[in-house]
Amino acid sequence: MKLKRLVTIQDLSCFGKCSLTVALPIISACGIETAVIPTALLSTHTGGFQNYTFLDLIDELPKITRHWESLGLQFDAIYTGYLGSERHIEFVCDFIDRFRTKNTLVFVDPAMGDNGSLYPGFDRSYALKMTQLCKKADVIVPNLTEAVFMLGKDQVPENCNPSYFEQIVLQLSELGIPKVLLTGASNSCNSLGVVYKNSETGEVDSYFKDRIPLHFHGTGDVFSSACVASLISGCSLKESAINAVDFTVDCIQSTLDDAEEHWYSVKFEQCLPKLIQRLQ
Ligand code: PXL
Repeated sequence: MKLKRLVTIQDLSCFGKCSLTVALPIISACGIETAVIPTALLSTHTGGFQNYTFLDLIDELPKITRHWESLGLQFDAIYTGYLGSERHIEFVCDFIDRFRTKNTLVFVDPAMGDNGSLYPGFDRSYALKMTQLCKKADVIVPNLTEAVFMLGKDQVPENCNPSYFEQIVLQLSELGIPKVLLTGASNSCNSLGVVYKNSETGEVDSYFKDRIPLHFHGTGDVFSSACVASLISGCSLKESAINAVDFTVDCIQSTLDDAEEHWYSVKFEQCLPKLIQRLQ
């Protein structure tokens, strides 16, 4: 059987389990051939580590594109995550223009912030550029902070009522993005999950689980990887949202017994068999 083939474009953080070191193992384990374009090389991720190193690989990226074009490579999906600068976003837009076919799923995680603020090094201009990239996508999976900045709003409200999440999803859909899946939404103080709109079917729905009152880095990447793997495996948006939420919660729960030692990420490795089983 021919494998589906995906390319993921994001940074390579050598320690800390996020972006490529999450996407590659999870998507491969789901039976999808996974090619990578590392946009930058960091010693660790930037969430809580001090003095990390950062090597921007931007000058190398067009050379990879040119070589791949000469090979005639094609992809069933293009999945982008954390990108280091506006130049990286421009590279990704160009890559999509060159490699998208009518069957390619373009999946964009506008990874640039959380908990009400943008990650170090990103500003409003970056967020608006990310909105331009998202307009090229078939599916986007922003968290609430990213969604609010993408829409050029000033700040994330402190107490969001359930209708606020739906409003945000509808506003993002109005940008012309076919499938919008907002993460970090809730319908009560004790819940956390997703609200989504599939403009192809008109479906607007949500899926929540009990909130776990601890924060781990890289869970957005775990969610996105499980979600894009599900979509590529033929699941609907609803099934993919459920798979991704359940897998992420499972990963967090598996880390709770060792949360202090493992503060920098979740132990997704031991949860892979359950995800794989769902996709068979
Ligand atoms: O998980 C998002 C992410 C990806 N890459 C780098 C990061 C972060 C979040 O902090 O620092 C380098």
